[in-house]
Parts: sequence; structure tokens; C-alpha cells
Amino acid sequence: MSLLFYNLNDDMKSLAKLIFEKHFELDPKLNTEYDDRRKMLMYEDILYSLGFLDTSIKFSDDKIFVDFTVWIYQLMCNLMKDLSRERLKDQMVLHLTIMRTVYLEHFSEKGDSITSLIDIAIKAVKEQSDSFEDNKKIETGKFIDIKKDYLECLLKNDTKGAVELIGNIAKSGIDLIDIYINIIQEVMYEVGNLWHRNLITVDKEHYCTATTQVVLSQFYPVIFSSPRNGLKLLSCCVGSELHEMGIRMLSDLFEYNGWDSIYLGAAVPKQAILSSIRENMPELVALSVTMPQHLSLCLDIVTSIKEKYPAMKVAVGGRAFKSTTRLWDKWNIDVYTENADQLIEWANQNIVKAKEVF
Ligand code: B12
Repeated sequence: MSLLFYNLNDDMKSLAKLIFEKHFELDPKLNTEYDDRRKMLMYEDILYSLGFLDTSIKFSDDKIFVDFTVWIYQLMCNLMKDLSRERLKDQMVLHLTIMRTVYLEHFSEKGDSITSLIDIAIKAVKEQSDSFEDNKKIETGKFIDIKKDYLECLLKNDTKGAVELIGNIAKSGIDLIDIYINIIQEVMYEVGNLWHRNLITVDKEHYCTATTQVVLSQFYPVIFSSPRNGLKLLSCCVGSELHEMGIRMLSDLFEYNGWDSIYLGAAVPKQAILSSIRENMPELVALSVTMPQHLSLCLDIVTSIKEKYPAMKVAVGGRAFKSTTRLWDKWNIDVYTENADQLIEWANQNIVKAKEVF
């Protein structure tokens, strides 16, 4: 998980080391099953897990850690085919048990929350070990054939084919919102699933992303030719969040709907967001989070924006929120939506119409 930069403090780093060492002590068989590379990845994964645990506890939201535990267990099963699912389940359960003990020794005040959280996570892993679902979402919903063809172009490294396929369906009259949300977004989710199932390599996943950005760029002449409505959207990813394609697509669709978008991109520091708000005074700020570890920072940014500009409309979204139990309900924001088109609808009702009345 080397691309995830999460500011774990020194306490957490020493906890990770303790958990790592204890695991090898209690389960010496790991020494024969894990080579140096696996050991290094295991240590990184422990750090990564602690980030999820920390976030889950901070927000009293079990789902964040439990979903992650199941996700990483499935990833391990997909990557380490030489070990049985049963054996990996045992490793995971031992890992969680050690994590609880070590965490309790260091943060005894968090005793009750950590104990029940780890119990739920262990139960979820045990259930997963019996039923392992294969997620093939692009074979459902609208535009099944187009999604399959587009994915096939990407998997064959057929850049020209991918650009032409999407260009042609746009010419055939399929709406840009459908192309973005019901085709491209779903195919990108499937690309993620294929990586998670160890069916494609990281380089292929990167190629799919880069090519999809090329595919989307052909729509800029259309997007920027819409009549302007005089409203501004400021959008970005927070923390060290690198997943920017979703919020970029959202910004494009706002442009297509007549807004001027000030899209700041991936990994934007808090002070930079505040400075851009001060300079541009947008009607709507949209903050995107994909990895749950950045949720705390997102809340901090939302709080600062609302303190300085109480009337400013703030929207949050992105995959991280789906891995929570409606966390957004507890925040001082104006709206959360799952997809970009729903935010546009909300903005039409709550910002565009209000402006027309005046
Ligand atoms: C492409 C990709 C990357 C690229 C991103 C490049 C880029 N330019 O964006 C790169 C290579 C950088 C990357 C890195 C990593 N990735 Co990645 N990545 C993906 C992938 C395959 C697609 C993301 C995407 O573009 N989706 C399409 C867009 C359109 O969808 P979206 O982001 O959800 O956005 C829509 C909505 O959420 C919403 N929305 C988004 N923002 C906002 C904001 C507001 C205000 C609103 C209202 C709505 C909204 O509107 C958008 C349009 O409808 C996903 C799979 C997935 N399921 O998403 C994995 C995925 C997110 N990645 C994952 C992981 C693990 C990582 C890494 C940790 C991997 C590693 N080995 O290092 C790093 C972490 C990087 C970091 N520091 O942030 C996991 C996360 C799992 C988890 N448990 O959390 C996923 C789910 C893959 C998987 N199936 O396991 N990744």
C-alpha cells in the first residue's frame, strides 16, 4: 500500500512494529510462508490497518474498520494463492487479536470500543471465509455491452479503440452524464475489482486510468461550450488523496451544466483550499475523499470553511463516505451525494433556482 501517505504518529509506528513481531512469535510458521517481500508488505499493511482502526475509533463508526478488514482479507486470499483461505483466515484472526491486545496496552481508555470493534471484525472475516463473492457489476444495469467493450479495449491496451468507442457513442446521442456515470465510472470500479482480485497488474490499472483520462479529454470542447450560469464550483481532494478522477468528472459535469469550475486536483493541503476559497468565493465547495484515512482531515477542513464562511455551501463525497454509517449526517455540511449527477440535481434545486428568484 505504498502509495498511501497517512500521517501515523510515532506511537502508531511502534505499535505496528510490536504487532508485527508478536505475530511472528505466536505463529512461527509465518517464517516459512513469508519471504522478505511479504514481510515488508505485511508491516506496511499493519500500518495501513492502524490508519483505518484509528479513523474508525475517532468517528465511532465500526463499518470503516470492518469493511476494510474484509477487503484486506480478500486481497490476501487473492494474492497468496499458495496458502489456503482457512490458513489466511487464521492469520487474520490472530492478527486482529494481537492488534486488540497491543492497542489496549497502549490506549486503555479506548478499551470498550476497541474490544467490540475487533469482535465484529473477526466475525466478519470468519463469515467471508465461508462465502466469497465475485463482484461483476458491469454485467448489470444500463449499457452492459458498451461497458464490456470499453473494458475490453482497456485490457487489450487498445487506446485508439477506447477513444473511438466512447467518441462514437457520444455521437450516437448518449448523454454525457450517462457516459460519465453509467459507463466510465462503472468500468473504473470494475478495474479496481480486477486489481483487488489479482486478475490485473498495477501497471494495467494505471494504464486504464491514464487512458480513461485521455478518453474524457475529448469532451472538453463540448463541456466548455455550454452557456454559463455565472456560478462557481471549487473542487478538490483533501490530504494526500490521489484518487482525483471522480472529483474531476464531477467538475467536468458542473462545467457542462454551465458552472465555472475551479478544480484544484489531488492532494490539496488545507491552507491551499482556504486560500483558493478566499480568492474565488465560489457558490459551492466540493471535497472528495476516497481513502477513509483522510476523513478526519476532511472534517477539519469543513469545520474551518464553515467557521470562516458560515453561508458557504459545502458538499462532500467519494468512496470513503460509502464505507461509513452515514457519517456525513453528523457533519456541518450542506449535502452529501453518492454520484456527481445527484449533486448537480441538488445544486440546481438549491443554488441555481435560488439565484434565479433574485
Ligand atoms: C484509479 C485508481 C487509483 C489511481 C487514481 C488515479 C487518479 N488520477 O485518480 C491510483 C493509482 C493513484 C490509485 C492509488 C491507490 N489506490 Co486506488 N483505485 C483506483 C480505482 C481503480 C478507480 C478510481 C476511480 O477513478 N473511480 C471512478 C470515479 C468516477 O468514481 P469515484 O471516485 O467514486 O467518484 C464518483 C463518486 O464517488 C462521486 N464523488 C467523488 N468525489 C466526490 C465529491 C463530492 C463532493 C460528491 C458530492 C461526490 C463525489 O462522484 C464521482 C462521479 O460520480 C479504484 C476502484 C474504485 N472502486 O473506485 C481504486 C481504489 C479506490 N484504490 C484502492 C487502493 C487500495 C489504492 C492504494 C492504497 C493502492 C496502493 N497499492 O498503494 C493507493 C492509494 C493512493 C492515495 N494516496 O490516495 C482501493 C481502496 C480500497 C479501500 N479499502 O479503501 C480501491 C477501491 C481498489 C479496490 N477495489 O480495492 N488508485
